[in-house]
Amino acid sequence: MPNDTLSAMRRSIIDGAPDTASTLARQALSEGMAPIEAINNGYVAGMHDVGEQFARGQMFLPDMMASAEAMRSAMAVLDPELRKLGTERPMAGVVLLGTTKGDIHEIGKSLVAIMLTAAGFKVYDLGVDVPYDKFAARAKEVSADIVGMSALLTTTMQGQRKVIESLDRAGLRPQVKVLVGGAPVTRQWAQQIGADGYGANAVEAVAVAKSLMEHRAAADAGAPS
Ligand code: B12
Repeated sequence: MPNDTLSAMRRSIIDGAPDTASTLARQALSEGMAPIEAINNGYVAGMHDVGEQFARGQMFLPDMMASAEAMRSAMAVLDPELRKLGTERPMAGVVLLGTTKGDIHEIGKSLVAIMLTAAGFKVYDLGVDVPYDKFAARAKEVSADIVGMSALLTTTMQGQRKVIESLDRAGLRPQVKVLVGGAPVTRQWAQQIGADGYGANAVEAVAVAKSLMEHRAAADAGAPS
């Protein structure tokens, strides 16, 4: 029963059990479960529970680290499957992605990177704790169409605004679209800081990135030469 498998996946994250998490992932794939179904309704659901228990003081930092390890172990199995989905597509655009300065949360950002790659985007992943000005410097080097920023802390969310200001200063804002996300980030926040798009999860991130590319193509076609 898929629901049993999904709850076992969720449990493996809460328990911080990497071996169980990867075994369940392999089992689910062999039974035909879509990798994104396992991620969203199994493992990420577990991460939400962990976050809530941490906020209530029922879980501590080492527990959260063990959960992250279990998530990584499941992703090591699912990632190649997700990537296969997009291997034969033409390049959809260039995305530069990173978690803002002061923030070392990487799981959500990496998931977004995997899904964008699977959807045909060329993704440059700057990793975590990325200095504000590095986004603009790299965006120029790789001719990024989109800069994507992840922030998991209410403090590091502020960094997203600083990166936009830095892109502005570098004169890159007209051609580079900005996409933001992360657990505390909202659509309203995205509007407030002048981002072009917001995605609540990795699936939405792909949809919004595609629509930003379409808008750009339409604007380019309509622009006087
Ligand atoms: C795992 C975890 C950790 C791990 C991270 C390990 C790693 N390698 O990434 C460790 C243990 C290191 C950690 C540390 C800390 N953490 Co922590 N952590 C979490 C936890 C439980 C899960 C995060 C996660 O991986 N979720 C699963 C992924 C798949 O989801 P996601 O990150 O939200 O990403 C999805 C979307 O947000 C979106 N998305 C993400 N990025 C982007 C980018 C773009 C462009 C787009 C479009 C979309 C998008 O798509 C993703 C996929 O669907 C959260 C709880 C929570 N509910 O978020 C707390 C949480 C984020 N942590 C928290 C805290 C407080 C901390 C610490 C300060 C704890 C401490 N006392 O030291 C430190 C900070 C370290 C630092 N400087 O960054 C708080 C933040 C509170 C706040 N509002 O600021 C949370 C909310 C827990 C809580 N409820 O209190 N943490």
